[in-house]
Amino acid sequence: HKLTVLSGGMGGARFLQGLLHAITTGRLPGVDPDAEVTVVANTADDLWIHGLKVCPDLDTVMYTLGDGIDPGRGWGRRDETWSVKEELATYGVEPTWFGLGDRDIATHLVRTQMLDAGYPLSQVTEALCKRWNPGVTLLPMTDDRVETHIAITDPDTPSGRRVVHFQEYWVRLRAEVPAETVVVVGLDDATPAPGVIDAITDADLVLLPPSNPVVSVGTILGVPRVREALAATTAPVVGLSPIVGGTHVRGMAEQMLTSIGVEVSASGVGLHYGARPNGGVLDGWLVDTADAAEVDRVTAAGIACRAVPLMMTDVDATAAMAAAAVELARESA
Ligand code: GDP
Ligand code: FO1
Ligand code: CA
Repeated sequence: HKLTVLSGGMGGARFLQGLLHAITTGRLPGVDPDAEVTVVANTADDLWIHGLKVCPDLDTVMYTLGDGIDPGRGWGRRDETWSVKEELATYGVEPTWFGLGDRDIATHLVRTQMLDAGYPLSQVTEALCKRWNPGVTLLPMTDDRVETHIAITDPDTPSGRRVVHFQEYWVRLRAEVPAETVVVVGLDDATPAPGVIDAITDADLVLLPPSNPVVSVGTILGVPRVREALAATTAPVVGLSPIVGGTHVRGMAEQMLTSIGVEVSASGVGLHYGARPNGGVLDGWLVDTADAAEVDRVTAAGIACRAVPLMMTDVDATAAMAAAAVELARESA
């Protein structure tokens, strides 16, 4: 069996922990314990900082599945120290608001050196994974440079607005200012990384985890040829809502959905992804039991839908979510 997951950072990584647990414990109906998982990760969060290329979503998946993640933060390394960050701040070098840990910097040094030597991001990621052994094939959505930037209101500028990198919007501004426009620089000219299209075409099942539907899954869907591959694949495509009870569980999906005019609800996101027969990407959509009243609205749009517990409280709960997604895929096939 081949499963392909289109993933962001924390939400996608936590889901993948449960998915892999479900596979190895044989809890996925009809899926062999030696099933292979390919992860296509969002790279639009990436940023160049202090001359280093940082890939938050690739690293969060790699560290989480490789057991190097800091469990409290959900990003960066466990047992981290911050000496370099403190020294840079003492020198007054900006940006000081982005938390670069000493161990994490080693990853960025290796990646930056390999990129400078001409290796594409996909080969860099493969090399880094030789150490971390995440148990999945981890692919960047593209090897090309793509960056999400956010236009925010700023009365101090002549135009009344300013554009900031997504990481500044989230990490420094805590998404506390309205996002007028989400601009994903370079997305239209990006080429799917090697293996990405095949991972969708050759899959037995494609999963959209509870990742940010705009700046994580949305950006992956925006890579040219990805939507066409999803429309054409013989694999059922099933997603899990990142919106529970009318808002995100954490992060800034609410602000992102609002900025693109999509209703902040479990069914709103499902309809935004759309039914595959109508040019969308979904065959099935799981919502939390809190949003059971919205199931009919999704079904009416041609997407199989079920309400199940959708909080990733621990790896068993997440494994049950993965099993429900496989069940729904079998029913919707
Ligand atoms: P990021 O790149 O670190 O923001 O992570 P992702 O984009 O992969 O996932 C972020 C999304 O995960 C947010 O929109 C959250 O609402 C969602 N999320 C986090 N925890 C849970 C959970 O336990 N259940 C569900 N359904 N969604 C969750
Ligand atoms: N998130 C924060 O809230 N604060 C940080 O200082 C921070 C630093 C950071 C460094 C490396 C990395 O891979 C991720 C980091 N993140 C940080 C998380 C990052 O903002 C993710 O992109 C979020 O999950 C939003 O997508
Ligand atoms: Ca992210």
